[in-house]
Amino acid sequence: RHKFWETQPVGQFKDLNDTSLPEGPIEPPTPISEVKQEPYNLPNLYEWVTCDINSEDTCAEVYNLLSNNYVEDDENMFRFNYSKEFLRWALHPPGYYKTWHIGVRVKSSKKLVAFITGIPARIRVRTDVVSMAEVNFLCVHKKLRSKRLAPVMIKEVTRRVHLENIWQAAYTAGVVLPTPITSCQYWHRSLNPKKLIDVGFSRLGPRMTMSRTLKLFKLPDQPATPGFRKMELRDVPAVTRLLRAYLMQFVVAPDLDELDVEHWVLPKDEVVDSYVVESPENHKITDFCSFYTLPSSILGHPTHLILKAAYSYYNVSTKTPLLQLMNDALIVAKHKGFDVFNALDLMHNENFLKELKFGPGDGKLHYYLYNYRIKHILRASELGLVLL
Ligand code: YNC
Ligand code: MG
Repeated sequence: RHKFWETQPVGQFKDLNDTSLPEGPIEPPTPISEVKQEPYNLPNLYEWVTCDINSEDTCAEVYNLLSNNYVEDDENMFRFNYSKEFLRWALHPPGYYKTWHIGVRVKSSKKLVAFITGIPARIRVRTDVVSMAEVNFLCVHKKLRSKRLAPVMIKEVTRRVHLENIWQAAYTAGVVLPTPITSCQYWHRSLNPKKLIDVGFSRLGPRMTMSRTLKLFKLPDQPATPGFRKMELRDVPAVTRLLRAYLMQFVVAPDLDELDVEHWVLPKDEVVDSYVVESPENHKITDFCSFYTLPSSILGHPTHLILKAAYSYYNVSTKTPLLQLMNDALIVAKHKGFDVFNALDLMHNENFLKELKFGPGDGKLHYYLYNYRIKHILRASELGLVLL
C-alpha cells in the first residue's frame, strides 16, 4: 500500500496494537562515516541544488514554485501563499543548516521544479528531549507529479539530516501516512464574513441573512484585557518562562530557549504577531498569545485574489481567562485586516473554539515523527507543537 513508507523507520499500521514495542528511536544512529556521502540519484534531466533563501533571486524562485504548486484544499479553491518574508523566517531559526534547504532544478533551463526543507528543533517526547529536523515545504511541480520524485526528496533530506548527526524528524501532512502520532482538525473564525462567503470559503448558515451573519461575527473595537500589548524584545525572558512552563504539560512539545523565543515569537511584520498581558499593578507578564500570517491565493475568483488568514500559534494564559485572551487576539487580528482566524484543536484550544464562534473545517492535519515510536496515538489536546 505504501511502497516507500513501508521501507522507512516510522510506526507501521500493522504495529498499531502491538504494545510490546518500546517507545523511543526505532533504529539506532549509525556512525556518520557510514552515512552515504553522495546525493541520491535523480532522473537524468534534473540536478540537486542547495537553495540560499537569503538570495533575493532564489527566494523569489522558491516563492513562485510554492505559490503555484504547494498545498491546496480538497476542492482546489485556495492555495497556500507563503510570503518571501515568511519563508526567510521559517527557514532561518537559530542553528539552521543551509544544506537542509534543498531544491531540484532542470539541468538545461535551471528551472526550479521541486523543493523540501528541514530545520533543527529540540522536541520533547514525554521526558525525552530529542534533536530533530522539522521537515516542511515538500513540493513537486504539478507537471512532475506521480513520478516517485517525493521519495527521493525525502531520502535526500534524511541523508543531509543524518550528516549532522540528527536521527529523528517531525512533520505534518494533510494525507494519511504510516502512522500519525495524532490527527488535528482546523477550525475557522470568520472576521470578514462577507468576503468569506463571496469567495466560497464559507456559506450563509441556514435561516441566516447577511446582516444577521455580520452581527454574529462582530467584535469589539479594542481588546478587553488591561495591559494587553504587543510583545517586545525585553519580554523575551518572561515569555520564555511562561511558554516553557506551559508546554511541559503536553506529551509532545518543543523545548524552547530564549533564542528560539526571540526568533519564533517576537513580532515580525506580516509574519508573526505576539501579544502579552502586562499586569498594570506589578508589571509582571501573565499571559501571552500569538498568531502567524499565512495568506491563501483564491483560485479563479474575478475580484478577490488573496484570503488573509491568521493561524493561532502558541498561547499561554495564567491570569487572563483563555477565552478572553483569544477574543482579544481575534480583535487585533480583525484590526490588522485578516479575513479569518484559524486554529487547530490541539493544546487547550478546544476550550475556546466553540465559544468564540469558530466552525470546524473539513481538512485534517496529521502529525508524524520519523524514527521515533510512541505507544499510543495521542489526543490532539496532548500535543503542544505547531508546525508552520
Ligand atoms: C507528504 N505530504 O505516500 P508511498 S507536507 C510525505 N508527505 O509514498 P510521488 C508523501 N510523503 O505511499 P507526488 C506526501 N505526499 O507509496 C505523498 N507522499 O509509500 C508519499 N503536492 O511520491 C506518498 N506538499 O513523487 C507516496 O508523489 C510517495 O508527485 C509518492 O509528490 C508528492 O511538506 C508531493 O501537499 C506532496 O507537491 C510532493 O503531491 C506533491 O504527488 C505536491 O509519486 C502539493 O510520496 C504540496 C503538498 C506536502 C506538504 C510537508 C511535510 C513533508 C514531510 C516529508 C517526510 C519527511 C520525513 C522525515 C525526513 C527527515 C528524516 C530524518 C532524520
Ligand atoms: Mg513525482
